[in-house]
Amino acid sequence: MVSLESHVSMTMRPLVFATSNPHKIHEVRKMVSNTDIQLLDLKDIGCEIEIPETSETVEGNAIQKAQFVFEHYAMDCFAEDTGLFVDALNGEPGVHSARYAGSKREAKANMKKLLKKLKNHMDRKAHFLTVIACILEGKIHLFRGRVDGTIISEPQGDKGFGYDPVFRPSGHMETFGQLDEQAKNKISHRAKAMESFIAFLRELNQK
Ligand code: ITT
Repeated sequence: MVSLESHVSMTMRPLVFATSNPHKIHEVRKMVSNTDIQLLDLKDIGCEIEIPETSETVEGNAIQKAQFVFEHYAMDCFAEDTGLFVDALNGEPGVHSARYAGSKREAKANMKKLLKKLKNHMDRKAHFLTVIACILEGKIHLFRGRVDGTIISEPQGDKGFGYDPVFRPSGHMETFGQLDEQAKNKISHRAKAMESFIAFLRELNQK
């Protein structure tokens, strides 16, 4: 007789999430909690190297990170790259969001630099864009998610991570730094990209 536990583990789909950002892992773990995805992180597969991201596009970086894991570990995997694109700064910090204020990747320094650059700008429109690159049996699939909003003049809130305290999503009075985790995870760039990705996996399962 097959026990429930072994049945569950037989039907789960192991997928490596190629990220070294613990905040992303935390958010995505919640998003896949009701699916058949068994999320593995880089530690689970013994990968301790910082995966290179040298592309000038978020798509390129997402593909590069996923390909790294596929080439070295031959496992189904996905990676995502995210950027904050600010209209008045011609799309800055964009693909350079993580290291905008230097190689230390400090969120506070990144926000400070952004707010200084935007000081005399009336146009505060911005969007987050996430691209997920998934490699299943060697084939690449891409999924995108975008959320529009504005950059406020001073950081507000201490939830989330990165640029969350300065980004107010359209239709909301609070920044991502003020909204609780569940609220962000319903409307965020990452949530939208993950929704398309999960829908794609569900369709695959039904074939
Ligand atoms: P991995 O490449 O290992 O996945 P990373 O932190 O380097 O992790 P990115 O290259 O995608 O991730 O960098 C995007 C940066 O943009 C990230 O470091 C944050 O500063 C910011 N960012 C990404 N998602 C965000 C979110 O949901 N809210 C606020 N800022 C975010």
